[in-house]
Amino acid sequence: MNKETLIGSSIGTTLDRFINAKQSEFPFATGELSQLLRDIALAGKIINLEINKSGLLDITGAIGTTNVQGEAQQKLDVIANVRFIRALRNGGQVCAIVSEEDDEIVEINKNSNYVVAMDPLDGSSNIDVNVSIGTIFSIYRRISPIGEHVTKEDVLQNGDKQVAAGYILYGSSTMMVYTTGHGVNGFTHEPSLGEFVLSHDNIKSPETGTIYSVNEGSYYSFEPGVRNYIEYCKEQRYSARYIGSLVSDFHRNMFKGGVYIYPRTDKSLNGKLRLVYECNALAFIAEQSGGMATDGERRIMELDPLELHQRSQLFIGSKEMVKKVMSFL
Ligand code: AHM
Ligand code: MG
Repeated sequence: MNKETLIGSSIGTTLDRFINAKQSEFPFATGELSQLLRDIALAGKIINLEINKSGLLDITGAIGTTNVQGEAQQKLDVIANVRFIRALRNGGQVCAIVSEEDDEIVEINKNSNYVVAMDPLDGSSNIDVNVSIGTIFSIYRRISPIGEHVTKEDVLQNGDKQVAAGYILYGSSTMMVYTTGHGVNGFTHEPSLGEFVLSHDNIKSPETGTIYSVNEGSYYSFEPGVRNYIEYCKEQRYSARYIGSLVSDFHRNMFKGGVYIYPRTDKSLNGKLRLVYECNALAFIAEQSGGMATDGERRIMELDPLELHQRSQLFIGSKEMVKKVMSFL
């Protein structure tokens, strides 16, 4: 990049400043959503600190409890959940939270306008072994009148109703990537400043690619269509890349061109991933970056959730690759 381009670009802008600049582009914006995004970034920074020192403190390993899905909770899962809820409660913009770690809706500020669905720390199997993990979040405007109790309708909106969504990736560097429906931007955490700084503006995913990400160990549990697609990928000499952290696998594929697949298996007939706080947010980012996300039949964001912890198949990534998988199903 030459000097003029660099000076003229917004790369290097802090997240706070970027959010403020974007807010002034919406004439009737009240600033509540901007504040909420800042609160999420703050929670992300706190969790980042916890993760960074996790090998040194007694905060790794299972806590001895299970979540509503019967999965063992890791200490860091629970810590991240508490940190997020606390940051959003103190921030004051959120009336309710749906979290992977809580069985029921967590109601916090009755007089606030927004609902947050989140997986505070996704990629549980990677937490203790120093492999990338992520936070996923979706933001919705509440439907019920302000001041009243939050209803299931508020938290079971379909993905098309998201006003913003994103993720924080705790990888070789920490990044926050989000969209408000006007493109996707990525901010890298600069540890000495303690700030997220714009590093990837207007992210566009390649239309196609040569990476497929699926837990191939489950090959014999998949349906014939998915198995045939995997064979096709091998015939094409594609690269198999699977971290087992959805955020990381998705993030890599968005930049390099690829498809992430979590299909139903003979044991879990609706797949593993959760529609409300895992699939919808990434589907919003995928579409905003030019990619695609489906459950094999329909756009993820069109699906009407009936349950907080509902599962869905997920086929997500570069548009042409998702279309190709679907042609096999
Ligand atoms: P989690 O919410 O318990 O962490 O599970 C979600 C994770 C995804 O990040 C990842 O892609 C997938 O589960 C891996 O599952 P598997 O081990 O079955 O391949
Ligand atoms: Mg998860």
